[in-house]
Amino acid sequence: PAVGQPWPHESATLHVTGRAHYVDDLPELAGTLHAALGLSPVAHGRLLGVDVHALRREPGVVAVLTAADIPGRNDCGPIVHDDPILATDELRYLGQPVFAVIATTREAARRAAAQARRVLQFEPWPAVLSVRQAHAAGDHVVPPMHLVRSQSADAAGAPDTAAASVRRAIDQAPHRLAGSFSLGGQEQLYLEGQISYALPQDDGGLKVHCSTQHPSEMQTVVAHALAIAAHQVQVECRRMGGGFGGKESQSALFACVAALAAKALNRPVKLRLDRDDDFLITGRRHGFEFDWEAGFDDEGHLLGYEVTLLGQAGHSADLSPPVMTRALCHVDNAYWLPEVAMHGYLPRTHTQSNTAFRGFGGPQGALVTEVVLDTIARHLGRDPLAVRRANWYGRSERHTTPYRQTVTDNIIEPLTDELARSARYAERRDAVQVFNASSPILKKGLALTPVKFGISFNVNHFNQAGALVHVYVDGSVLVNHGGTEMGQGLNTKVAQVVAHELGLPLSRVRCTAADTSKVANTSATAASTGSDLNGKAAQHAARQIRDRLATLAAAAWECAPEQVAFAGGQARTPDGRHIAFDALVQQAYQARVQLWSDGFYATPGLHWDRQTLTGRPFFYFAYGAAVSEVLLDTLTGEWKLLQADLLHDVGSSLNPALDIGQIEGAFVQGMGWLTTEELVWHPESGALLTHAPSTYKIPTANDVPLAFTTRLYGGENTEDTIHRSKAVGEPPLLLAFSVFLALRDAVAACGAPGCQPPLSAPATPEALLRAIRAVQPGAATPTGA
Ligand code: MTE
Ligand code: LUZ
Ligand code: MOS
Repeated sequence: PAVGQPWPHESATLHVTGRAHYVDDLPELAGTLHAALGLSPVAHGRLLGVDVHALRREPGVVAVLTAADIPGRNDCGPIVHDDPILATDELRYLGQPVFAVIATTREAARRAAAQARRVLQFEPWPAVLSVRQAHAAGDHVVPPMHLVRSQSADAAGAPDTAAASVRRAIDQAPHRLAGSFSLGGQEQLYLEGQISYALPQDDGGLKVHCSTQHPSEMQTVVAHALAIAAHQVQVECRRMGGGFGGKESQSALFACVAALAAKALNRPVKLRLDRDDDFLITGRRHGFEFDWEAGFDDEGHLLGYEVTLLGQAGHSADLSPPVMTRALCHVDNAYWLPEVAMHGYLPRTHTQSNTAFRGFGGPQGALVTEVVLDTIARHLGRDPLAVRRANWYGRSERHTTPYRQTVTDNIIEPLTDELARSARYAERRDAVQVFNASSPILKKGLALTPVKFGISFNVNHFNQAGALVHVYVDGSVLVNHGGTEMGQGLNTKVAQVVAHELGLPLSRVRCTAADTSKVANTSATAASTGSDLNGKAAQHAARQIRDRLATLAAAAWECAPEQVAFAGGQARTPDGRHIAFDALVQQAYQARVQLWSDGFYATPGLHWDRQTLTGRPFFYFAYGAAVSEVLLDTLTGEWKLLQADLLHDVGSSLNPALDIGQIEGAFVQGMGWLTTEELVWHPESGALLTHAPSTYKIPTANDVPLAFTTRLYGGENTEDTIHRSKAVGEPPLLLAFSVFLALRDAVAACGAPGCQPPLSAPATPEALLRAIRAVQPGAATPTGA
């Protein structure tokens, strides 16, 4: 069967043999020019001018473009239109593109663009680099968001007193704790960097090959920048070498510059970023600062909870508003929060504009609560898993989220119980204790953490998709859909769905490049919804063709069309009449039956009130849990992940091989975020110092633990999704919380019972050493290095 089997990724062989084509592998047309960007050398300042003439004299330079050369709108921001393509009056961060050099070779363009400091006239202004400082100054990219829910106030029918009632719940609780927590951002580090290749067409139109998760948005921003109609811009993306959210909105600037130059010079223009420039120009996952206060009882039930979230937006809004919304909608993670108040702020700093990254704020929002529960457990001297269990959402009560969606598909309790059993959590907890009692230098730590992740775009209208299915006269099938392939296997899953509908082997179905001239007005392939949305749209298209073929066969066989089934490369009836699919297609063609169809899907039942932050933003939830065990060297801060056991819910899997790959990859990527990947900006100049893999350390194959199990949790999606599967792209990133909290557990073993390691993320060896020193009895107070 096409669906439910572990088929290899449609491009697996091409990937591993290096034969897969990315944008830079397309043969270059004769006359192709190359663009490079001149970047702001200061974090903040007034731009006075660009010495364009000096740049034009550089060897190989054909043209220099500045904001003044943009015929349409100088903006590539996705929601709030505050993102200039090229800087105008204000320089907003070190690395901001100010001009583009177009030259005969990429090297010549880059050499000229590197003259930025010499050719830019500017007046430096003081820069704000710290989130707390920007927040104190009241400078935010959008107004704050408040989400307050009080069960007791709701019950009393007095929602206006909710905030006071949350306050009371905290104040009157048997125990109270307050604290702060901070976590760092994360660079997507897609292996293929940002790139666009724009080709002028003979009628004034443009074709743009772009590595992007959102071809339709690229089409829109290019059309606006050039002041031309959308139908004049065709954007194509065969595949990306990874996106991870970094090409959801932020491929736009490069698409615009390549298109602008191609249009101005009537020549093909390619813009491929150097890795260091990619780091300096584009944003990444938002680092967050949290201040929290919790009231709880002896069992650790969270009776009242208030948390303030500061998300580092950077210089502009980009996708920060929906990122913060998703963060607020994941503070609950898997827990019932009867009395809760959350305040989300997006301070503006003179740094890159942060954007989507796998989880889209969800991981940040959920992690603070996991840290709070860990803190409560240590305070009470209870096992953190016991405190987590005390707070689970219920199945038929205690199951309304702070944003008022009812959790109807909750499986967190049986799922974590199964994992705790299979990973022998309780025995290993004892073993860790025994080990630590006799090991003064090396300490072990263990943690089990749960995940509940909401599936759907929290911006309602993005939850739609389209597809085209063509059946050719030889019976082979071509599919095009609104999603993009970034390595996650979306094309494979969509092809499986179509093959299943038509009863064909998977080899008879092929997916082609995402292309705005085929399916219009597509959403970003994001929010993990790619296969949910495009799978359903492709199924809808395939079903229409199947129904027409069934009608034709049924007429010949004098039966009802519903009796004709498609399987094994045949159409057949229960009583044994059958015809090969190819032969039936031939007959249909001769009979002038339409052999291609479009399909459409819009997720049902969603609603969202942006003012009150309430409604049903998610179609369903995906669940998971992980147990991690670490070994920490308390003298060096170095550590090793000894074992990780993951159990993750993908509903009824469309493809278990791809799903397990996504789960393992997300876990390791999340582990990198929380442990080794540290972003450092120079405290005065605002220069990002960690702008290449030499200083920014992502996990490698060697960081994958030797003992690593990943299992799929059985069961169907209770909602009518494509073959009852669940989205898998982002949720398992949160499984990596278990590594961070296992490290916190190991550090706590260095101190007295009940100590609270002041461990922030990423838990680098330096951060671990500071936390160890802070809890070690009689140790000197940690220095603020
Ligand atoms: N997997 C690979 N190999 N490469 C990627 O860039 N992006 C992730 C996830 N898995 C990504 C990936 C992100 S951020 C999302 S939102 C989803 O894939 C998008 O694809 P899907 O909706 O088809 O799952
Ligand atoms: N919402 C969301 C979004 O939940 N995930 C996304 O990736 C996204 N992107 C744009 C706007 N809203
Ligand atoms: Mo994924 S962050 O939604 O592109």
